[in-house]
Amino acid sequence: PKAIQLADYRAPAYEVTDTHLRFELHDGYTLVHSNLSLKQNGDETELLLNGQDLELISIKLDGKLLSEADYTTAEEALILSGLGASHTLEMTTRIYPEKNTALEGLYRSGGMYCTQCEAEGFRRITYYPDRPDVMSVFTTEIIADAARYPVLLSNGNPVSEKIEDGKKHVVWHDPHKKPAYLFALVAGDLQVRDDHFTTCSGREVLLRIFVEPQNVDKTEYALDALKRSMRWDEEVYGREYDLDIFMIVAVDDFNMGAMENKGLNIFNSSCVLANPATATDAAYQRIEAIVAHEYFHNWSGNRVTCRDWFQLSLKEGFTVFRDAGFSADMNSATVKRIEDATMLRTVQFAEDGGPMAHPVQPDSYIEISNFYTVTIYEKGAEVVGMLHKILGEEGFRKGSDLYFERHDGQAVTINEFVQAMEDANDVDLTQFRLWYKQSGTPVVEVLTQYDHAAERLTLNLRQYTPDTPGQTDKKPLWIPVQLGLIGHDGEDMEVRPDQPDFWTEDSQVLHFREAEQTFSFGGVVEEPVVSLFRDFSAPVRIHYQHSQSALRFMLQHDSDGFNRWDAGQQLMLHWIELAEKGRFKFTQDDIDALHTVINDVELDPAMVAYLLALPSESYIAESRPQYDPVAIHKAREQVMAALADTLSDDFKACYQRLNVSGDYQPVPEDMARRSLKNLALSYWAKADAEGVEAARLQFSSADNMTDQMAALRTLVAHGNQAEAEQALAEFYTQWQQDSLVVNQWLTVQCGSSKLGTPAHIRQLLEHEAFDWRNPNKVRSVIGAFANQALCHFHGADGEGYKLLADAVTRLNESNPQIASRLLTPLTRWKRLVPNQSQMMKSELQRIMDHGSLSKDVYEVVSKSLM
Ligand code: BAL
Ligand code: ZN
Repeated sequence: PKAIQLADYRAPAYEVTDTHLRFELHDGYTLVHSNLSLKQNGDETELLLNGQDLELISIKLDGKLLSEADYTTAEEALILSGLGASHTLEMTTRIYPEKNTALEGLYRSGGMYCTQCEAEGFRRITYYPDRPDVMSVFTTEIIADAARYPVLLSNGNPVSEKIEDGKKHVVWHDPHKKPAYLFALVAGDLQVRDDHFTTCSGREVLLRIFVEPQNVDKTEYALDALKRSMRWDEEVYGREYDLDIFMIVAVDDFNMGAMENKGLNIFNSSCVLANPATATDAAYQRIEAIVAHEYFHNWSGNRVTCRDWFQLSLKEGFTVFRDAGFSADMNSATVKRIEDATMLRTVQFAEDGGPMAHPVQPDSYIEISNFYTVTIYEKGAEVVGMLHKILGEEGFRKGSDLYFERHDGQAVTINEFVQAMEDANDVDLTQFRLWYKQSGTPVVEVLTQYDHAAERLTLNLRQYTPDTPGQTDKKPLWIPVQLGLIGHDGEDMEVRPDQPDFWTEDSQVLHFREAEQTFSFGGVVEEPVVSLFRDFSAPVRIHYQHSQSALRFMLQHDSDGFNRWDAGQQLMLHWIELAEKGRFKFTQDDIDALHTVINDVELDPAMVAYLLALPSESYIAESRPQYDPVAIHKAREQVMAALADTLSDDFKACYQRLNVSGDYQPVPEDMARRSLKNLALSYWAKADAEGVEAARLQFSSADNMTDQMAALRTLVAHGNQAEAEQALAEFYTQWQQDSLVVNQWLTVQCGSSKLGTPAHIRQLLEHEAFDWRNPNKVRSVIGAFANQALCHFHGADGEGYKLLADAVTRLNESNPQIASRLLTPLTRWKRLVPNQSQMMKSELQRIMDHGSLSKDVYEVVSKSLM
């Protein structure tokens, strides 16, 4: 397969001013009629229509039927040449949604039809210029059996509806120009829950969530999150909704989390459905964030869209930044920052250090689906976040207002986003743009020196970005370093750099812009503890050796919650390293620091829970150039046991204090309490049989899934095998009718360092609850195994790798996107200790040798083997 290059971008030869579609849904096949109004853009007279797996039945140009001699067909394209200034093109294609297992284009999920068109799914529906810079006004008619498909939906506003001869006909019209990737269609026997929202200018919007009948009682929270998102976007970004109706549909079989189709968001049911009995607090928070994310796309993505897919982060990075701001405002901002930084350090840094490393704006790809990555999304959001730090709240808002105003209705590039920020703030962001073009995680080395006599602190910073595939000799970046100096009383001292041009007082940000820069600070009356990159102000690796006592001090006193947590993580990483070398033992100072944290009742309990949680095995792995997952697992277990034993009375007391009864509410205060309570339970059970007994009791008496699942996880991790098996069996009996809960049941076993062995995974692949066609099931079993049960996935016999390679080979045929995504853990082979590394590489080679690989899998495997 050939790579697509950003450098080859050409504007489309023809616009499609109007798109009329008529779908006839028949058993076994669907007929799609299209009527396109074409208008020439420049001098080119050739029109390329993309099409994949389509049966072309007829094609007419300006009313005249064309024969095969009138057009050419290329691989997945149909080309018309010698065209004039404007034309009408009509086509009929036949497609087979029932056979569509890739879940791109129009497909069946259970008893319903739905679509997924981003990035290039629309070309599986009909021939069309399937590229985001072709924006058109869509009118869509759907015709289907009225009894089986009473609900027929598409984008925009409803126009008409009738039933004739047992067939229902509906017409939808979307007045907003949009690219084909935002098209959506849904047909099914669905139930709806309605609500209303009055926009800031007083317009009434009908809000509707469509679900399968058994899920109506799981829609309340998403509607609530939607209304809060709509209000927040008005207040924080000045963005008002623009149609009379906003719809969400929940679908069981879905490759992504959700999709922002104009006016008709389609959601993976796991990202929208919740009630207290079936969804955990984490699920509620995920739903809140994703509902907001998709809604925010209405402006950052739909009203202003991407010119081409190299600009994907234009909408995704910005929208993730926006949804993070929303979640931070709805919950604890510090906890949200900890979660985002953890994700970045664990998953994105790994991507940046692996064979698929790419810039936030890539230069080339083979399959765009492979680029819906943590780099495009999460690093992209961090880059926007750095702009926010550099420009400040007000400057950033001026920039985003200008961006939306200037480019409303357009398909633009990342450069235009940065340009709007520049123009609104009269600042030169030329150097900052490198963040979009250079891949790899920058490293910042820090040296500090304190001169007591002169009361002066000197800070020497050096930066470099390691080579990544296809990129060497990288230039220095503009790195915002949010900085604090902490005195011995734990209070922040005033920061007064001698280089005021490089300092923003409001945000306490130092602008680090050269390969090496030295900053000095006067009036520093005592040697401070230097708190660097507060609030995770840049996505970099920091090399700075804080002493253990400084880390303990920061853990207890840093006014920046993020760095407080980070100091604790550094301490824990150090303990785990010592454990691996057989030299770990708590000091009294460590114990005192931990005591202070666990008994700090003033602190947000969610924060306490994060401060006391050990870094995950993947986080530890990612902090090292090369790693041995089994050694990491053992060392981490040893530290966990020591922590649990040392503080077991505190954990027990903490659990008992927080284990209060009362109705479950998915509100931040209660979620925070439950998170600490359940962390305490887990440590207590690790230390003491009494804790296991408490978990057992909580498991059987819980009235909400957060507590039930936490207890189950604790029993699986810290109970004996019989206790774990019994709890799992009871849980399955209780919940086997609820597919989303069963997925959690699968994950808790498959991701477990106790139970998640290859043999157990292979058994579960044969279980009645498993289904290869459902991406959520695949992720719950194989994804959880390969990403969480690291000591088994990386077992010495290589069975874990073989299992994953077998799964990828199988899914390569049916669902290439999921196959390719599952592959990620194998691509990390170069970072593993030699024995493991060799076995992983062999499995990649085995996939390669399989032949007939999809573009998705081929791209990842071939790049990984380079
Ligand atoms: N655009 C694909 C799903 C999402 O990022 O919202
Ligand atoms: Zn998105």
